[in-house]
Amino acid sequence: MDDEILKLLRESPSAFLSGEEVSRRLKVSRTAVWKRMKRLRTLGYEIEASTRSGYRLIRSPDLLLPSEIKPLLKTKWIGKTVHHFHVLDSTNSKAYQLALNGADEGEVVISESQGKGKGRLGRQWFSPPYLNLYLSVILRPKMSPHQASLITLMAAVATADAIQKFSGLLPLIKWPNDILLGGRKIAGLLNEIHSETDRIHFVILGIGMNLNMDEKMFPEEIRTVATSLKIEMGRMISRKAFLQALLQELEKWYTIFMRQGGAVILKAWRDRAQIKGRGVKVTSFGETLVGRAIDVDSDGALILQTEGGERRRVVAGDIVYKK
Ligand code: BT5
Repeated sequence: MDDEILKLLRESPSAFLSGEEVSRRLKVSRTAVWKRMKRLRTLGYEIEASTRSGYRLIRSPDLLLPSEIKPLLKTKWIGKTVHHFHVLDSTNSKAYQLALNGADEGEVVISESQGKGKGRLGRQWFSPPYLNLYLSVILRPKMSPHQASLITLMAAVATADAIQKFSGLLPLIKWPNDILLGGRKIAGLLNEIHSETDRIHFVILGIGMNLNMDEKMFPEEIRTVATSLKIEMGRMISRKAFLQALLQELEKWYTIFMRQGGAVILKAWRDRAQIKGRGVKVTSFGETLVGRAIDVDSDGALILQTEGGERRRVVAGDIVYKK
């Protein structure tokens, strides 16, 4: 209902809207309207109230409500439906549930905070409220499951492009799914796939992007390795404006991928990752490998020349760059 009230208030930006009119149009009691206005104020909406004339919206906070986002979106199909929450355990889990129940390609789940934001391999994504972006996009690509990791690469390219276009700064991708600015992690990606042997039912593309966190807000253990766009740009970031840029890049790169295939994605990824020839330490399923990165192959696996001269293919893991 928040969204419907805001829509009504925005229809007549300078005039007052009477409580009676709102209650009639939304088919709720005037007390319910009053309670909702009170709640919107606690969320940061500045709403003028006059006993005689009604309500008037003075200022909106930077919330990610569908009514705030939709007028800004330049996409054709990503974000046509946005599910917005103030708190969720994980946007990926919610989107997975929605997709199982038949949600369409392009539907987006956004939460202002996450109680159990998921990283890879059971790790957690730190997700404090009203500062950053936590979102999941439902995709239904017509491809076989072994190509799914290319979707992660595609999303990493799109996220890096959105950051560069928005800020003018140059992000780097770190295999497999980190986006770095100034050598620190600014965004992480987590894809979850639901498929049968030859066919993907859907992919949940999860993106966590640090926008307005100050250094001291990060938990100590990641303070020196994480960053936010505010830290890098030295000013507050409009979350709505960044979201718009991000969804636009995602739609663009996904369309390129579907029309032109994986080679274009791999090329863009390689340009952004600059991993060839770098000394790396890789941990994968409890094993540690040290060597030189040769490339990423056509399904996203890291190809490595170990110190012992062995050539290895690593499908999942974490890397640390060595000097
Ligand atoms: C990732 O995992 O980087 C994937 C993160 C994906 C999060 C999004 S938020 C929306 C969607 N819904 C979800 O539930 N998840 C997705 P991984 O590579 O495993 O990195 C996790 C590690 O990054 C942690 O163990 C920390 O060391 C570090 N980390 C946690 N929170 C961070 C943050 N906010 N910024 C930077 N680093 C963080």
